[in-house]
Amino acid sequence: MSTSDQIKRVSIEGNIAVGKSTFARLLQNTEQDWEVIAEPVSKWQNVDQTNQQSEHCPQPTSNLLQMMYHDPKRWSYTFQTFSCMSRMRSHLQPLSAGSRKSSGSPVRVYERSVYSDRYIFALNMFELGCINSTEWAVYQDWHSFLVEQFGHRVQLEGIIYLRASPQICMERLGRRGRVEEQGIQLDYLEKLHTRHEDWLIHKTTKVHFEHLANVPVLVLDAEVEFEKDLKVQDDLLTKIRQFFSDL
Ligand code: DCM
Ligand code: MG
Repeated sequence: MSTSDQIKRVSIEGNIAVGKSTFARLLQNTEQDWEVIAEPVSKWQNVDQTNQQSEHCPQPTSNLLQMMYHDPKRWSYTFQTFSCMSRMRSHLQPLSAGSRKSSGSPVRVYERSVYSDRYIFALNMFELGCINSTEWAVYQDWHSFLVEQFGHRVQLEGIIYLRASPQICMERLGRRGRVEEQGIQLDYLEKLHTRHEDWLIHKTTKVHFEHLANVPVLVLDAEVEFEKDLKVQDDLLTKIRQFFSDL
């Protein structure tokens, strides 16, 4: 078996601003064998336009995250296409030298996945009427095709669900102050929360990939502020170690 077959792939899922990036950093700093792949948000905020030599694009980059929140009906499909494509690319990145040499059991941890892109965000935008039925059919068609083509390279062995109430996420969203997100209402976070619960707790979301239906899910309480609390961090890491070793 090659190292890329032995590697375990796990995603961190959870609502906007729940603390995924903070949690991912904690994992990254804990074990050499754990490699974190951050969500490529800055790519969505800076879509490169420099290869178009035309007077129609005076800016070198455009902020698709901003465009999506500003005019969701116009831009949700484009945003969901680009964010999922950029994520596929990061899922497929070759292993770092450290993980290739690892003699233990390397774990690759993704901040979200191509599955939450579809079953949380794109589906939600479709349900809200911001992605129309033709766009939704097109999205699902290429999404299924790519996931099937890439096979085990984009499959997950486990999912960590950071769970907190929408109210807590709203508070953290305000505190982190990402400008594009300042118009987000509690109601939107409530919808996303319900989607996470349906997918990962109640398992009522219809998924289209056999392996995904059976992936083990570790649910972690993210209501507590773990960033500065070493005791809480320790407890979380114990659960994570156990979860990884059972995969
Ligand atoms: N996002 C989205 N659709 C996706 C993935 C992400 O609308 N498929 C948005 C939600 C957040 C931002 O991107 O505004 C990611 O931030 P966070 O990682 O804190 O959720
Ligand atoms: Mg984040």
